[in-house]
Amino acid sequence: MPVDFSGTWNLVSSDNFESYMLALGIDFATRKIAKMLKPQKVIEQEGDSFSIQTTSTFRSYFVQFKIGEEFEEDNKGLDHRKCKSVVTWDNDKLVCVQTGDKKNRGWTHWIEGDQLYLELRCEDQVCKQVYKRA
Ligand code: VLP
Repeated sequence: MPVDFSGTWNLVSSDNFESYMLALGIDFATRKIAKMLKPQKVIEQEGDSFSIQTTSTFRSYFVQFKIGEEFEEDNKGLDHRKCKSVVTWDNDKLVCVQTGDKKNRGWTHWIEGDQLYLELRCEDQVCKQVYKRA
């Protein structure tokens, strides 16, 4: 059975998010607000098609993609920097490479037990987040 990321997930922990935001060039005031947030992710997975809605009281972000198909990502409401993104499987992990102005930008999602993990990468910074099923 392939892994199914579908569901509603609530943030329970976030490590090094501040440095990740700094690497993305997020300004001080925005970082102070953003680090207090407890975003919720709603993921829909149908075959190789995904949508990920990340919602918070401050900003929200929506992305949809098909595995292996490059798409233009606008990062609206985040750092607003456009990039070319592609998501592939690495065994049961979802790996996104975001090619643009920032080196080494991307993220990885995986599931362990009833927890969703997210590693966010930008330049030399890695943020690790854990989400629990709502
Ligand atoms: C910007 C950096 C906080 C901080 C300011 C706004 C959206 C994988 C992937 C799917 C992400 C999330 C990236 C978060 C970057 C914050 C607003 C927080 C809520 O998720 O699930 O897009 O890349």
